[in-house]
Amino acid sequence: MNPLRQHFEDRGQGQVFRFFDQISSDQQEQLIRQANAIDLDEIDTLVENLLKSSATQEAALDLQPANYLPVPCNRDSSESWQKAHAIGSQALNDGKVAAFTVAGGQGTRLGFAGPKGTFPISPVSGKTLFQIFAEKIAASEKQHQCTIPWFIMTSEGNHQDTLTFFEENHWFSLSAENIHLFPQGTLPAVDQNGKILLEDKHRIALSPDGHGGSLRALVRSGATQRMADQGIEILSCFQVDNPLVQCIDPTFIGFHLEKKSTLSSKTIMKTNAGEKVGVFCQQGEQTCVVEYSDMSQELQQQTESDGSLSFRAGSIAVHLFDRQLIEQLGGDHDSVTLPFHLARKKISALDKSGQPSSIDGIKFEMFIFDALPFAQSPMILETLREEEFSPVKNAQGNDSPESSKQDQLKQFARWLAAVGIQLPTDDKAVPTINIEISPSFADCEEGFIKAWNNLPTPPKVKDGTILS
Ligand code: UD2
Repeated sequence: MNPLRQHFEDRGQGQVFRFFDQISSDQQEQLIRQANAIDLDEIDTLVENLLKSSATQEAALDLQPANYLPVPCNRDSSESWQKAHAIGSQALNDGKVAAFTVAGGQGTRLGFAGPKGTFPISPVSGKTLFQIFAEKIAASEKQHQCTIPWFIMTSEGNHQDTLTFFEENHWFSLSAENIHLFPQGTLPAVDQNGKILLEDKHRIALSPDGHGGSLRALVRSGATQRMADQGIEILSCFQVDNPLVQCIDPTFIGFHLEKKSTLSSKTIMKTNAGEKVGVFCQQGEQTCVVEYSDMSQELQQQTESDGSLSFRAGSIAVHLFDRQLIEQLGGDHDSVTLPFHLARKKISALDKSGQPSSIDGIKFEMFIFDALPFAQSPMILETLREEEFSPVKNAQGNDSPESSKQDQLKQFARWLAAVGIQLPTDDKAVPTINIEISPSFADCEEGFIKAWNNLPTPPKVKDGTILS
C-alpha cells in the first residue's frame, strides 16, 4: 500500500482513500496532494481536545467585564483625543500602517453567491463593500500623504473571484502593487467521530480555518515579511461586512501607540443582552473576547446598580495588531498559537456508500480575537455604533442590506445637518430620500464640514444626490 495511504490507515483515517481504486489516476494524484497537506497530528489533537473531551469551557469561568476607554462627551475638543489623533496621524504619515480585511468567510447567512466584498451596499450608486473600503483607504492616503498597503485575506472558495473583481474594477484607482490578496488556510471537516469527510471520491471536505487563521496566513503568504520590508509596524484589521467601518483611524492608532499596546480593539455598547456580538472580558490578568454563543444567559443579563449591562462592551471586530505580535502568533511556534473552536455544521459530503449527502459534521476554526490574551497592554477603545458599525450579515431584518443602507443614510443626514441641511425623515429618523456621500468627498463629519464649506456652489441635496 502507498505509504501515505498506510499512514492514514494507521491513524484511523483510512476512509479518506475508501474510493481510491474507483477514481482516475489524475484524481488519485489530486487526492494524494490534498492528503499530503493535512497535518494528522493537528487533527488528532483537535478531535481529542475539542470533540472527545467533555471538559467545561474554561472561558466561561471567572469572567469580569473588561475595562475600556470610554468616548468622552466632549470628544472633539478633548485634549487626550486630539493628542492621540496627532500621534496616529504622524504614524500614518511615516508610512507605518497598513490595512487588513478578513474576507474569507462564506457569507452563508446573507445568501449571496459571490465574495461578500462584492456585495453592492451604498444607497444610491450601489457601490460594493470593497469599493467603499478602497475609497476610504484612498482618502486616508490623501489626508496623511502616505501609502497604505491593503492586505485582503480570501479563502480557497472565493480567492479567484475576488481577484478577478479587483482586476475588472482596475483596483478602484488604488495602486495594484499595494493591494495583496492571499487565501487563508483550510482544515478538513470531520464527522461526529472525528473521521475526515470526503466532498467527492477524490476530494477531502476542506473548510476555511476561521479568521484567526489570518495570523498564520499573513506569515505564510509572506505578507508580514513584505510589511517589515516596507517599514509597516501596525495592521489595521476589519471585517468585510461593515460599510461604516473606519478602515484607518488616526485617533485609534494614536491611543494604541501611546498605551504601548500590541493589540487594540474597538468596542461599542451592546443594545441588549442578547445582541450577537462577542464581549470584551477580563479573565484574571488576561483580556479576552467571549463569543455571544459561549456566554451564559446569566452573565449576558447581569446588570450594574444603574441598570446598565455589566458585560456591555461588544466587539465590532476592529483591531490594531503590531506586526511583531502577528509574527509571533502566526509563526510555527507550537507554544504560542491560537486555540481552535469547534463549529457543528451541516457539511456536503459523501456518505459511506459514496452518495452525496448532508452530514452533521464538525469544522474547526480559529478566532482572531483569541490573540488578545497574548497581547501586551491590550487597549480597548469605545466608539459610537452609529458612526462605525452596521454590518451586512443576514438577508433580512437586523444587520441586513436594508438596515445597513438605512444606517448609512442616517450618517449622511447627520453630516448634512451639521452644515444646516435637514433631510426629510420618517418616524424612525430614517431619511425618506436616498442620497450618498462618497468617502472621496468626506469620510467623517469633520471632513464633511470642511469639504462642504470648500464647495464653490454647494448643490441642492435631493433624492439621488451623490457627493463625490
Ligand atoms: C463576528 C464576531 C462577533 C462580533 C461580530 C461583529 C466571530 C467568531 N464573531 O461574528 O464576536 O464581533 O463579528 O460583526 O468572529 N472570515 C474569514 N474566514 C473565516 C471565517 C470568517 O475571513 O474562515 C471573515 C468573514 O469574511 C467576515 C468575518 O470574518 O469578514 C466575520 O465572520 P462571521 O460573519 O462568521 O462572524 P460573525 O458575524 O458571526
